[in-house]
Amino acid sequence: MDTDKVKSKKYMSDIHLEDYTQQYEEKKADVSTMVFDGGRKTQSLNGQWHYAIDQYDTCLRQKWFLEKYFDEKGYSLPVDYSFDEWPVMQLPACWNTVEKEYLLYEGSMVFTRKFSYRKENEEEEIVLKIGAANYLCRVFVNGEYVGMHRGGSTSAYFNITKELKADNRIILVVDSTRRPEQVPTENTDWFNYGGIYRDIELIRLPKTYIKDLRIALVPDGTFSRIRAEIKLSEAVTSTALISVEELGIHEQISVKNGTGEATIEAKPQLWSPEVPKLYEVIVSCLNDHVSDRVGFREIKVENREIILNGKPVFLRGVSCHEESVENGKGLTDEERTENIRTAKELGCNFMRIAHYPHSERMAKLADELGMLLWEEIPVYWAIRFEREATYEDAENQLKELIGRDYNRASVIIWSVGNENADTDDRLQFMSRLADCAHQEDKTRLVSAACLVDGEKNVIADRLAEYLDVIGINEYCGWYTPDFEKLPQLMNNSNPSKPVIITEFGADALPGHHGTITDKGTEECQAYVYERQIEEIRKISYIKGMTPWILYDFRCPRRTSSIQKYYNRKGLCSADKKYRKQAFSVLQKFYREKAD
Ligand code: GCB
Repeated sequence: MDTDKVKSKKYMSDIHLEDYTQQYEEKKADVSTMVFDGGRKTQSLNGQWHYAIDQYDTCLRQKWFLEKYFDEKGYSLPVDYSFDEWPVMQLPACWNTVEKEYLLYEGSMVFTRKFSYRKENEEEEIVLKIGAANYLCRVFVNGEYVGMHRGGSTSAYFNITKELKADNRIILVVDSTRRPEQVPTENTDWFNYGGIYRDIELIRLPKTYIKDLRIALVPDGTFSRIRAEIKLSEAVTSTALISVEELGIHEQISVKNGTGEATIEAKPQLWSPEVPKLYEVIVSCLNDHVSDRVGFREIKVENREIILNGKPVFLRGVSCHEESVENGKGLTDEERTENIRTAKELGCNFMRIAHYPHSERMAKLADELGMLLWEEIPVYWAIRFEREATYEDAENQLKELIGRDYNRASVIIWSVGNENADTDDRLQFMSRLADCAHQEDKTRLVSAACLVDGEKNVIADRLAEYLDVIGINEYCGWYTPDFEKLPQLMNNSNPSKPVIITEFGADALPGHHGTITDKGTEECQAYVYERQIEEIRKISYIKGMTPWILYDFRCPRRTSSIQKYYNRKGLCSADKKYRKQAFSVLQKFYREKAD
């Protein structure tokens, strides 16, 4: 066979290759490729990217990234793309909110841009960080496949030092397709935004760098010791220096085989929602320097109490999605700040940021502004609990989240999932996740939003044994119309741990009025809040609540005339401007609780 024939055969076989994704499954960016990025030198790749909708995944099937414009004899070849003439999108963004016609698009989109890179140091390493791309993201630099990341809400880190040149072409193929084996699975109660919706940047690193830095108050009740753990990118022996100037800390940490730890005597002012004190921490090792602003606090459970800095606390919370009508999940810092401020106006000291990791900026702002957080991974409803690869995906998302926010004082609870039926496979899957969270982090509580046993009307979930705090979603007054079920549920139950009512609520179209029995009216929603509060206040084991939800949010499953593709359980409208009647009902209760 002459070479031309071989080539044309190859061309055809590429088109027909049905398991074409196989070759792009390797080189996974996951928790093991993460890099501590606080205080680092970066080059932003945000801005104008060319893009094309690639419904049939032709970029991957036909390897557009090779940019083969000519054959060996110099004849020009037909191609199905023109990267630099494609339209332009300002990234980060969710494509659904960029153009009206893209609102419901789920599938692949190809993004590309050129950028130049100037080496600052012969030995430097360059890591590409993609803040978030939903759900799969495949990266190509200068014609080379660099790797892929799975999971739509955590960051991906790719070392691209070898592929980089002075002038570069980068291609990112993002696939937002919902699939049954993913985390979350196909069916959820929120909108599946696609795109690269958090910052894209290059991180400059020295040859051997600080890969991980974890700092926290030792949770021994004395508030007098800080523990620091560092991990280097290579298994070298060295000495690191940690400084917290304001506390007079300048300590050496001896590093062996690339890891080091130290417990340092200190009396920091404790971080709390009322006094969100943060300290500048600087760590140096070899030629590397990183920094972080860190608060020190202690959270624990004693019997049925949640104890913050030695004192029992009631978590006056609200649930919140990461969304705005204008920007989808690609919130601006102003929008995040507004969310925290609205929760504060409501009287909250706690937010459940559901149902997946929100941006790291959210936890940083909560640290600054003083808001406790519950963070969650999208093990939501009917995940493929029996599938090991699905477990690995979920565990990786959990570890990426914990690694990212370990130093955030605001984060007090890791949630390993939401509303999953109590089957054997699920128990196995989620208890492993809870164990994993405990192992990764001894300074926080682990929970999950569980279902109640509807038949016996009792708080009973086998997962509770593995949790520090039991989260309960109950919709008395809404999905369970009979309110009497609520006092019965509370009285039938005698949990050995503190309980947070992680969800209750009712839909109300903003400005729609009627009687308390007219579903979808503000009066009906406000009544549900009144009755819920009346019962919750009587029960001593309830140590917090995060009603569903702060704002109305987009939801493809919600098609009634009240809903119009929105879940209307918000206390505020989706544009965040209008407060429904239930807002002041909850506000009144929280003001009373705060006194
Ligand atoms: C739930 C889910 C939440 C839904 C909510 C609802 O139990 O956890 O994701 O949006 O109910 O409105 O039905």
